[in-house]
Amino acid sequence: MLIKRPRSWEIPEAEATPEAVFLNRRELVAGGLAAMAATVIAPPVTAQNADPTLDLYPAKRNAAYALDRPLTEERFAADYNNFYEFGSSKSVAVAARALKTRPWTVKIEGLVEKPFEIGVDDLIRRMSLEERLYRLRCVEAWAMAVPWTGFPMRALLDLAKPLSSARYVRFETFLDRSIAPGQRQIWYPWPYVEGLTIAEAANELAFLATGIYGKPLANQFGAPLRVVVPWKYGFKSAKSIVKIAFTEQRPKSFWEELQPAEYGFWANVNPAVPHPRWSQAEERILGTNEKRPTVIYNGYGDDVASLYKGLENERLFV
Ligand SMILES: Nc1nc2c(c(=O)[nH]1)N[C@H]1C(S)=C(S)[C@@H](COP(=O)(O)O)O[C@H]1N2
Ligand SMILES: [Mo]
Repeated sequence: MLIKRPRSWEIPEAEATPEAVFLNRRELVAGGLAAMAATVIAPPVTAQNADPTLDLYPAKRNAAYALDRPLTEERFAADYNNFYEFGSSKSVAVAARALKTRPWTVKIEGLVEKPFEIGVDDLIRRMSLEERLYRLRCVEAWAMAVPWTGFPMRALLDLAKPLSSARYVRFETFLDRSIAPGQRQIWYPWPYVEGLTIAEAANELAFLATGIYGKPLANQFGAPLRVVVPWKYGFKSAKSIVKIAFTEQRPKSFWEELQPAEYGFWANVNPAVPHPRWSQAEERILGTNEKRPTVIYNGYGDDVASLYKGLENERLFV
């Protein structure tokens, strides 16, 4: 059970988009604007409506996670994505429909009491889904604020039962060159891999998302299961996970493998540490294009700064 306590980034609920407005939009869409919306954002409406976990949505919002800014409108978040498996442009929503998200199996392996596989619907139904409003800051300096649905990563750790020798958790995305054109580009180190320390994964902010905007994830968001770690640059939040492995060795992530001078393991948000090719001081908000100052740990420092005590000599912000 989460205990509500004030955080430095919390603001009056009034500043976030009121739930009534959010619900109204969804009712409007359900009420007949769906066809119009489809032409604008091309959502895989049929796939989402056929989702075997549809009855779990919308999940109850956890009020402990408030925003300091309005929510990004769904049409903007759903049409500006990074999902290199489906191309290096931001317009990957249509191409990502080729991903078949059922049946979908997640393997839990490595340093655990007993490795196992679990069907994603079985996994989702074992968890208690909740909605959290989180900011997301891409290393490219765009940002958004979205309502994720999912469960705390802590609950996955409880299910997986890592051994005390496990120091890291490694997330791996699907690999299927027949449906993902980006994976035919052999200069990339597929499959997409990301990792966290066990302490990071156990932090209460670390989340596994199964939905967004009160519905199951549309494919471009990383259906049916994706990582969400809001204090880190967006690339740490791996999409469409098929394997979760517990390791003693620090995993080498996709971008680190490709470009180690520019992307490291920790990748915590920090306005004072520029990317080698651009400043991180400001961020551009999707949809409005408003500029806002970037905040250390993306505003979540109260919850996560303590994770990095004693690690000051590491490249914590790259
Ligand atoms: N498998 C996979 N996961 C990924 C990526 C990717 O290309 N492939 N891009 C990352 C990057 S750079 C960002 S910013 C976020 C974007 O998430 P969104 O498209 O849902 O906004 O996904 C991350 N997860
Ligand atoms: Mo990103």
